[in-house]
Amino acid sequence: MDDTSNPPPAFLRVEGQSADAGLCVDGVCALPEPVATSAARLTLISVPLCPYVQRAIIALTEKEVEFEVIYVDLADRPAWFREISPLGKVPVLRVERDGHAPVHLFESAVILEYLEETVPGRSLHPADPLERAFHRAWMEFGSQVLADLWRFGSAGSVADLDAARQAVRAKFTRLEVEVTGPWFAGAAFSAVDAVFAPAFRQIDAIDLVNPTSLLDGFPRLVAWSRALASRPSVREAAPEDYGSVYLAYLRGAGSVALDAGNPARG
Ligand SMILES: N[C@@H](CCC(=O)N[C@@H](CS)C(=O)NCC(=O)O)C(=O)O
Repeated sequence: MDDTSNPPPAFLRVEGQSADAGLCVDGVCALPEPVATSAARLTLISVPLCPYVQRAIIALTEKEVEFEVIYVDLADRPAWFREISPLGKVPVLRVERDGHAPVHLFESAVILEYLEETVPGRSLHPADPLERAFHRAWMEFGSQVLADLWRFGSAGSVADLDAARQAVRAKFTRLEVEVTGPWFAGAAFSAVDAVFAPAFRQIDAIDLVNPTSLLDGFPRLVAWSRALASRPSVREAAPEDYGSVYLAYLRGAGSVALDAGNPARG
């Protein structure tokens, strides 16, 4: 079947550029040159505590793109949100371009890739396709770490807490040898950094009231998390009262991670 016979859907078409403007040499294809989104109005549908929202905000900030934020209450989802978020989750990026119907992108990794492909300027991915794919793999690893951290933070029993702690530390053991420093892959801040920064923020918040020991014995991860915590895009990606709101949320979820004397004290 000839793929070129079907034009891309209207919302994927870019004025003045063919849809497959990438360049291939010896089977290795470069991505098309980023297309400026200056004509697009970007709105991020968010929840303040969400680490997936934060990674999108970090990417938007690093790329110096103007965007608006709309907060939604996930406990009482408005009808408009249910319509634009097929999985019922945040973040959703609304992209409004002149002459086009708004498009709602869901899934944070997809949002990051869209920004990478459309916003000119500093890239958050390596140029080499293999390195880029490797970074995407570690972004997925970061999502799995977040899932383990959620189990840690919301554990309702010491046994659940200990199991989650072991899962996080097992992943951190693997991650420790991958990090070059000061950022994940050396001197260039990347999308992998944007993914892990919100995870370390969660650990920092719990550590303030009850040391988790999650980073004990991982000097590269400790240095990386400190560098991330001081990066302006990372600091600005969460509200100033993030720590207290996050801890209150965990308390409300019946977390034992905040209790003094739990095994997470190490
Ligand atoms: N894979 C999604 C995960 C997003 C996600 O889990 N968001 C949470 C808030 S942090 C959410 O919206 N949860 C609502 C639900 O699961 O119903 C992404 O990367 O965007």
